[in-house]
Amino acid sequence: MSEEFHSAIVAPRGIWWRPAHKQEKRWIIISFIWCMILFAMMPLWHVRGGQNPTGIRAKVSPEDFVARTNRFIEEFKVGEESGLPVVQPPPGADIYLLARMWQWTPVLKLKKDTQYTLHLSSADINHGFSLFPINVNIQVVPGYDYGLRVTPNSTGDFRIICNEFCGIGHHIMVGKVLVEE
Ligand SMILES: [Cu+2]
Repeated sequence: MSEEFHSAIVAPRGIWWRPAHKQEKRWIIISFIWCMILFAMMPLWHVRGGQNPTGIRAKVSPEDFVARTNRFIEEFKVGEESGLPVVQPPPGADIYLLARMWQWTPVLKLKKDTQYTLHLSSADINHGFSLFPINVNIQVVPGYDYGLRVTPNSTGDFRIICNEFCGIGHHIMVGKVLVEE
């Protein structure tokens, strides 16, 4: 077999021992600097951009979380909307939002400029909490309680969209948050 023949079975002769071309070195340096900038952006954006929300993390069994959500609904329920309970918690309250195939329970009625601790968890599989039309995204994982301190800063009628594919009803998994003055 000739030296020139290349295939997946016969590897071509390497050139790793030859020095890299000037242009190649230049691009390696540029890429490295860019990597370092992006790397520095992660902690910087955590502080400056208000992203990567910090909060309380705790383990919770799905059954316990469902029980907590039901207790919360019972305590502060003010109505019903297309079969889902509408809940209006007092300022500063711990509020519970349960994700399950394929709904968000309950509908939350909140007050503007009031702080709450929002607890998020799932009763079955991974879901994604995405508040529309605002850019808020967080993973909702069964077995974990994500407690986020939230203060709604605008009034309106918001939708919670699931952004983690969770099966056949994924696209109908839409929840609701109402923020009033
Ligand atoms: Cu989902």
